[in-house]
Amino acid sequence: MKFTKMQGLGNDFILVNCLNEQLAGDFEAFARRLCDRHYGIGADGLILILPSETADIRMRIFNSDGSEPEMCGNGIRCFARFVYEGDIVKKQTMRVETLAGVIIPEVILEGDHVVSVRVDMGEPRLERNVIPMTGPAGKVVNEPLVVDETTYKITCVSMGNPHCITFVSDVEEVPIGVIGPKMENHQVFPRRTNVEFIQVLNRNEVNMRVWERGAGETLACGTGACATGVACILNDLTDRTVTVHLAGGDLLIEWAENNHVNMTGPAEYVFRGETV
Ligand code: ZDP
Repeated sequence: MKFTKMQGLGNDFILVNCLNEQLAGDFEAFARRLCDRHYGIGADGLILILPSETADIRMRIFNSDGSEPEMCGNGIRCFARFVYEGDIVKKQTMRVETLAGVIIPEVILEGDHVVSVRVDMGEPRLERNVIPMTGPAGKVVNEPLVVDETTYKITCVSMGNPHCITFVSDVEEVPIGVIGPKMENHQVFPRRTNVEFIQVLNRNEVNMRVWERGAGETLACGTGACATGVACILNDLTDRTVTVHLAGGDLLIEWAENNHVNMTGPAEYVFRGETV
């Protein structure tokens, strides 16, 4: 099987063009095996390129633990560059079918070369049962969540996939490897959650660290950065355009007046290969 390894801000993916490759069966086990950093290729996720009946093309993503999230922000930028430069979808603005609905990336070009990708990530979903979270109806903004006898003030946003955001004074001090998995698997999140810790620097800049559902701490998370932009505005901590600084680099997030969240960032090739 031929594959391409790509990364967006150090969030790394194995892309397989299923228009050419016949993949049989158990994608979950396949993702776990290929994403393993010692016995496999190594990646945070596996991305499949598939035909679509409702959009230009379809993306499926699997986390390194085999679970299938609804969407992936860093992944869809890599996906868009791959299908554009590979002449699979030669449209600067394309419609991509995902489990979070149709997402619309726009490749930013210099000549015929993609230098970055801007994605219309759609509307954030704020209703508690849609995140999904257990409990009464309404939004979850600055609400207490008790983990191991410590109370965190959380704001929850779905960008198709669930995110639980906590504002802190210094992201470097957060023991994310301890708290992350506890929040991820907390009983209020029936489909688990991604976990973000945010330090607000000013009205247009924040630092973020992320513990990803099904992948652990990663260098970046696109949907998480989008959810963070929305959470900052819901708590009146920033303006509507925010640069999110992540361990892997920066993403520009804008919660536009039409209620859509736009994300702009890089997508890079690492290598192409063939499994044996
Ligand atoms: O929702 C989840 O289970 C995430 N781990 C999916 C991957 C999200 C990602 N980090 C992103 O950039 O949005 C790839």
